[in-house]
Amino acid sequence: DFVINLLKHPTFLNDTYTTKFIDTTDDLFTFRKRRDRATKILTYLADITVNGHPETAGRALPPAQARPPVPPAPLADPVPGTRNMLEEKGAQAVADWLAAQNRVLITDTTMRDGHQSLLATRMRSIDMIRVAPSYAANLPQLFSVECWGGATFDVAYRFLQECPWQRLRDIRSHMPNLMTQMLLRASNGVGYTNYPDNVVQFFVRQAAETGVDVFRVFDSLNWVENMRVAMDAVVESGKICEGTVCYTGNMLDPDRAKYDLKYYVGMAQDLKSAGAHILGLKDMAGLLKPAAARILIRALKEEVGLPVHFHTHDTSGMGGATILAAAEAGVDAVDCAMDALSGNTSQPTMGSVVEALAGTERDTGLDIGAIRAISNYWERVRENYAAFESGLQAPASEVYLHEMPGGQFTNLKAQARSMGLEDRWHEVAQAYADVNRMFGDIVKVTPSSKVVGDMALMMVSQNLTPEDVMNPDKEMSFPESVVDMMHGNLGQPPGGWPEAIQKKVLKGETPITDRPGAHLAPVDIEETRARVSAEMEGKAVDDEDLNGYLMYPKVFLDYMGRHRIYGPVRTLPTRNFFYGMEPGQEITAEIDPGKILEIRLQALSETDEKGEVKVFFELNGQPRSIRVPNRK
Ligand code: BTN
Ligand code: 3PY
Ligand code: ZN
Repeated sequence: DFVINLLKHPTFLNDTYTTKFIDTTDDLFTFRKRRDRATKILTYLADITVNGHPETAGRALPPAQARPPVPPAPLADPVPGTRNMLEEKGAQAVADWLAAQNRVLITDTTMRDGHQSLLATRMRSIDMIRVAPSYAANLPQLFSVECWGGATFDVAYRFLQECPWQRLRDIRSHMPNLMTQMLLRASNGVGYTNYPDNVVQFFVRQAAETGVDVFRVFDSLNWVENMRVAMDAVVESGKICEGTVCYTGNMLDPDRAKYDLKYYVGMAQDLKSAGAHILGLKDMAGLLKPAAARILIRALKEEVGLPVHFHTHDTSGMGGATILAAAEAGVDAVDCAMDALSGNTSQPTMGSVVEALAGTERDTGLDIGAIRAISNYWERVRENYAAFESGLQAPASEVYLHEMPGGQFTNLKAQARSMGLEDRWHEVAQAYADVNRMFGDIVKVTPSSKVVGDMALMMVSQNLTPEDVMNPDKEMSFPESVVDMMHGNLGQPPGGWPEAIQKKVLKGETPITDRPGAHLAPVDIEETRARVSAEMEGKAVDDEDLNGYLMYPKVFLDYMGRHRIYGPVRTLPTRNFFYGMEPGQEITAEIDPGKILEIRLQALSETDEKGEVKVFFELNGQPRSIRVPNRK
């Protein structure tokens, strides 16, 4: 290719070149550079076509007749939305406006919690970015679009071979009038462990810069002390700080008085003092019942004085009813998922909530036709993720027993399956409830929910009863995550840890009772940058990459290693990313704005004596072949 570029170059053809020509003429190399990335993508496609994708092996296939998803056309030019208000007037002005207006405003969670809770977080960026302009044009009345954070960050690197920062940047630019929203686990960032304060601060600053407008900040034990570093960083960035109370238990049950109305109002007041612009009420398991919602939301509105943003899951089938009760009680904003990715462990159904409130005092102002059209797009998108469906057939009141978060439910079920405990799922559910009681009745949400899940799986797989676990004379080794939590490394639950179980778990070690972050030395950011750069053969490490590394060192480096081999595979259509190509099929991949690869798979050879298959492509009309090992 270099030779072709050289021979065709005008300077070369004019005979005006000097001996410096090759060194000083960069565009001689552009074709070669482009071809390198194309070769990487072809290598990936060849490999997946021959060997399949490890993540979809043995799982359900998309329907054979599935048609590609087509995003709805814009109905008009985008009109200004909440993002414009944030840019022009600032975070406090948006919060004041939210409290003063009468509609129930809606956050669309499809691009974060929706697929996290239904499809094991496996939705790829391309499926989101392509529909973002339809949101901007057709649903400009949305409060926000939750599209980042929670489990999506590490899953992007780990399983989808894509950069979460690029996803954020692209969604942001394709949806310029709507606020983006993320879920931030306070001092646990978007990870499962407490990070040093300066890592949390660095992460928040970068997220704000790359494109997050609303930060929903929660702590997995509802410990406000452990939320301040993250909340302060959000406020300082000029973005919206949604300080969040996690709802657990049953507020109206006098036998579970730990989490009563007074508890929630008190925590909400603390969050207001800590600088929250908006109060988040996060019902991660879908436990808040309509009658309790009426009381709780009215009290929060009257006694705290912040606008309230309610999040729930429809695991019980009762989520829509709770949203309507919340609307009656004066909630300001609620979370829904687009119909096609709603219900069960996901959020309640947006179209149905919009219909239920239409023509009432709390009309959402959203165009139901636009919602249906976008939902039809998601319906097609979902077909390509058949391998990640959980098989959950119906809502279930069992959630009031186990209290698992919607985002954890299907994950834990898959974990149980991989341990051979699939047919003992209801025992796992009971064990999860038992562990919660033994741990003192705690908030269960990432990462505390993972700890409870680890312990529940251990009990079922080793046939341990709660009596066995509590018996001080029965020796046992606890999961590492349990030891870590009892040590105080995720912070303190209200009232502290129950002494007996803590003593047994810690085997004589002394726990901490102050902030875990106070025990972690700040990370030397520039020293880390230099070290990561050295690990990547001197490649420049920008702040986004560095933040990826600081959250998940190994996951990030593994991603970068694969990126070097496979290139920008995020640009492939989802069907081909997971299943490769059929002979005769033609696809396109836009690897840079306007730079489109046309890829046609011609044929596959037999496996040769070296165990390799030769895969014949046409790339932008030119024949190309790639050899890959047949690992099947
Ligand atoms: C993953 O590791 O699951 C996501 C990245 C894709 C890895 C590629 S897929 C083709 C090849 N075969 C494997 O088993 N891994 C790589
Ligand atoms: C997450 O932290 O990922 C959650 O979804 C918690 O609900
Ligand atoms: Zn949720």
